Amino acid sequence: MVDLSVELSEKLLLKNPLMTASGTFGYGDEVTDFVDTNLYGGIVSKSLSLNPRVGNPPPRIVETPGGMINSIGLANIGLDRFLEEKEEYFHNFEGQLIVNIAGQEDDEFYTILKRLDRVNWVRGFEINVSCPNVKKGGIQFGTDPDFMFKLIAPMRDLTDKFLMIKLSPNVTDIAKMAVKVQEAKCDAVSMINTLYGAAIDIYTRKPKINTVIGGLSGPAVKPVALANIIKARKAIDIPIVGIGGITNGDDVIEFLLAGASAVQLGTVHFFDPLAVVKIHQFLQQYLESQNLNTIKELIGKALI
Ligand code: RRO
Repeated sequence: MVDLSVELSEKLLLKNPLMTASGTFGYGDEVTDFVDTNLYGGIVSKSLSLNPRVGNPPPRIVETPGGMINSIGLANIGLDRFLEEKEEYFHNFEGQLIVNIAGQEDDEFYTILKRLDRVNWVRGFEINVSCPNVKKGGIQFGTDPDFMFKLIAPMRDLTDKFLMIKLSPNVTDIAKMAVKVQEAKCDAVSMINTLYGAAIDIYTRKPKINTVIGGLSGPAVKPVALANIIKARKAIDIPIVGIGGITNGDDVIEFLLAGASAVQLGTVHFFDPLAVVKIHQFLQQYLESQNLNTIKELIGKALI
């Protein structure tokens, strides 16, 4: 048997490198009728704010060539309902739960972090400083290195759990942002959140998304994600979790070779919700066919 496990920190071992990307898989419990969610090494849940949010008005998702644009606007059930309704599912989940946290100001992040730090079925956090679709509490935290550092630096004192920051590609130099994450003593970075995108209907002559501009994801962004990971990999030592247009096992291997220690599947869930089954099988077959015993040994191999 080959070993698919990867370590994102001493505190967080994943049985395989496959995670769900926040916002593309709900809270995991909605899909258990048709997919075995225990195939994932980890679930990253939809961004959680202190209070529930209805999000942006529709239309808020549109398909584009090789991808999609979303402008969900951080719709979520809020912290109280999350704690009440999701405990049973995550108690039985065999992978690791990483909760993605969003906030409109610093204190909202810190309040959620402190409350979830006491919850034993929450194994770590992904801090969202990169949502392109809200006026307050999204990407404004994640484009200026010093501004982001001011938000994230106090977090290390609030939790010993795994702490990862999700970065935006909508910046001049993602490596500078990644360095700040390392300086703040966080455990890892995840990248990339969505790229700004827009689409217009030529017959109604109106934007296809209510907020006009949204976040582009899917296979179209994969090379952008890989380039950003490679830039960051050269600048930091902490693990990178790769996100951006992964649809199959080949893509996963490519991200690992580029320096990611684990990956998140996102937009693929909308057109192939069983992708994880095929990818999981492919990873085992690939290692066997390459005479490798562990998947870890592929990490960063393309950059040596
Ligand atoms: O909810 C959203 O509109 C959203 C979020 Br929080 C995010 O981080 N990235 C994205 O593309 N959409």
